[in-house]
Amino acid sequence: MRPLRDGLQSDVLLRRPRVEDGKRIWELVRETGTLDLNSAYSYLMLGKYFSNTCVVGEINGHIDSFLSAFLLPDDNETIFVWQVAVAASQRGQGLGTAMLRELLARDVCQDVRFLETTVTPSNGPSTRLFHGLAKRLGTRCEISVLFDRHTFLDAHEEEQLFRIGPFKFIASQGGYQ
Ligand code: 9YT
Repeated sequence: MRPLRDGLQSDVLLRRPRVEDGKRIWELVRETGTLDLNSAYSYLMLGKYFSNTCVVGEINGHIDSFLSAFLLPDDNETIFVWQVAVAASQRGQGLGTAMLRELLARDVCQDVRFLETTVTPSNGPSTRLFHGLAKRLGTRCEISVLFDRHTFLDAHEEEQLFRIGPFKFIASQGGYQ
């Protein structure tokens, strides 16, 4: 397999999720063991109504990575990345970065200047992914607490808000400037 940008294998297809992908996405999120597993219905909804801002990575017809995101309802300059899941067997080849890049390069993100996400302190891969993105974009990553642990009914780590920006992502110029 030929390595692409960021070490990604050339046979990974990055595309918008469809409703029929919901089952596999639910399973993939469950397999991570670190993400909050949402209802099966929520993953169907993402495929049905939010596919323009979500990404799946498929290898030989099998979905091994998933990213969900949405534009903030009153602010099309800010994209909120909800979940990033990469199957254990596919980690370390830059799939997270590739999915972020695929998302930011879409027309729907043409006005985006800030990316927000939340990460729990124990989620090392996501922490590294978003610090790496800020570095590639040559911009700041501000961290604060969005949901402290008392916000949750059950035991749950705090969710730290990463706010990355400002930036302008121009795919035709390699994406990062
Ligand atoms: C970037 C990312 O995957 N954040 C996870 C947020 C939250 N803990 C969830 O939905 O799993």
